[in-house]
Order: sequence, then C-alpha cells, then structure tokens
Amino acid sequence: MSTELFNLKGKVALVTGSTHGLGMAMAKGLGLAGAKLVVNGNSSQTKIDDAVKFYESLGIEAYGFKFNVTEEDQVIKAINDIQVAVGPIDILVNNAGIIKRTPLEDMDVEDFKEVINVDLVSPFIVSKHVVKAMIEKKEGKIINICSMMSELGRNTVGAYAAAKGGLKMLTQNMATEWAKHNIQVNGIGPGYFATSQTAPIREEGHPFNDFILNRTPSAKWGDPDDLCGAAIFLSSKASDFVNGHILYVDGGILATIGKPSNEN
Ligand code: GCO
Repeated sequence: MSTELFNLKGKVALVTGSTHGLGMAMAKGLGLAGAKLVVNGNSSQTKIDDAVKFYESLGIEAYGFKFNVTEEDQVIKAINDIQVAVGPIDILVNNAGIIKRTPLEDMDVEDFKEVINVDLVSPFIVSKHVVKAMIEKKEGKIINICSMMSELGRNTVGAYAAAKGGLKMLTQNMATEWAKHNIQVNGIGPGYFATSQTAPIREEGHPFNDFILNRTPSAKWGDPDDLCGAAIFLSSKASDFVNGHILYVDGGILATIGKPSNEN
C-alpha cells in the first residue's frame, strides 16, 4: 500500500515557473513519481524547450507551455490547450514568483504592485481556471509555494512578505471552498535554498549568508531536491485528508528563536 500512496502515474501536473530553480526541482520530483509534466515559463521558448529536454532525459513525459501567469486571457488559453494536448490538470503547483529587495520607504508603488501581482494574484488566476475541471472530476491537488515570509518579516522584502503572507491565507481559503469537491489545497514553505534567486545573498562572506547558516538549525542552505518529498506528498493520495496546511521545509528555522552567532 505504501508505495501506491505516493504514486502519481497517470496524473497531469502543471508547475508554473518550472524551467529552473525550486520549480524545476519539484517538477522533477513529481515526474519521477510518475506524473506527466506540464512545464511553464514566460521568459523564452528556448528555456522551456531546454527544460522539457532535461525532464525527458530523466525518462519523464513532459510538455512545454509558454504563458504569463499574470495575464488571465493567456492562462485561459493555455489551460484549454493543455487539456487538449495532455489532458485535464490533476495537480497544480503555483510556484512562479518574483522578489524585489528594497526598503519599503524606498520602494516604487509599481514595483510593490508587480510583486503582489505575480506572487499573489497569479496563483488566484491560475487556480480559478484550473479548479473548474477539478470540480467536474471531483478530485484535484493544488499546492501554493509560500515562504518563510508567509510567517516572518525581513528587511527589504516587504512586498514579497505581504504577497506570501496573503498566499498562505489564500491557500487556507481555497481549501475551505474547494474541499467539498475532494480537492486538497495546501502550501509548501521553503526555507532558504541555494537557487539563482538567493545567489546574491549567498555569496561567501556575505553577512546574510553567515546569518542564515547561523539561523538555520540544520546549519546549511537547502538543496532544491529537498523539496521533492513534500511536493510528492501533497500531490498524492497520501495527503487526501490534508487541507489548508502549509508544510514548511526549512531546516528548522521556524522551530527556533535562533542562537547567538558565537554559539554552535
Ligand atoms: C530573501 C530570500 C527569501 C527566500 C525564501 C524564504 O531575500 O529573504 O530570497 O525570500 O527566497 O522565500 O522562504
């Protein structure tokens, strides 16, 4: 029974922003668990094609779709095209996101709105249109990629924290409204991972790098593959009675107040 619980064979999984970083790692995990992958990006068709080739090199069935998750008309068309080419979406991972690191007092309103639009409004847009087929099928899995900033503030990431805090509550409300259709909506809250998004603050000797290594009980930056298990769990039968839960994969950050920098 145990292996079947986590088997995603025959499921169609759309992971937004899955041409690199955490999205690629989670998508890889879902694909290796048997899901057919729908790869999404909005930067370039080449990046999408290269990502599809990467997944296929692992024996994963993958299809690329370029669309902007903030544009509702593009989302509607993409979901229809996916349904025709691959099938109805069984698993949606709302991963696409941006961050802008600026002190709030210096932040342009347009920049603040852009972060909210990509990180909070687009999961609503994509989920609103994907959920229709899930309601018809009377089953589905939606995973919203939250953050440490869904629970904690940090200097210079106020817009991102507002978006990710909102995404936590949107996850709980989606769960509230759609559970009756046998749709489970949950979140994954990554801690600090080694990706292109964190590269600027991870450089050797960067004060933030030292801070995170001290603030994280596991005393290391996460490897994106550390997220695969959580993604597979929340996409599989194993989580059929889990709803509105944010699963933090953070090496223990949220478990602790931290320790003095000179203490091991
Ligand atoms: C930052 C980081 C974080 C992490 C992640 C933490 O500037 O603090 O980029 O935002 O990427 O979101 O959960």
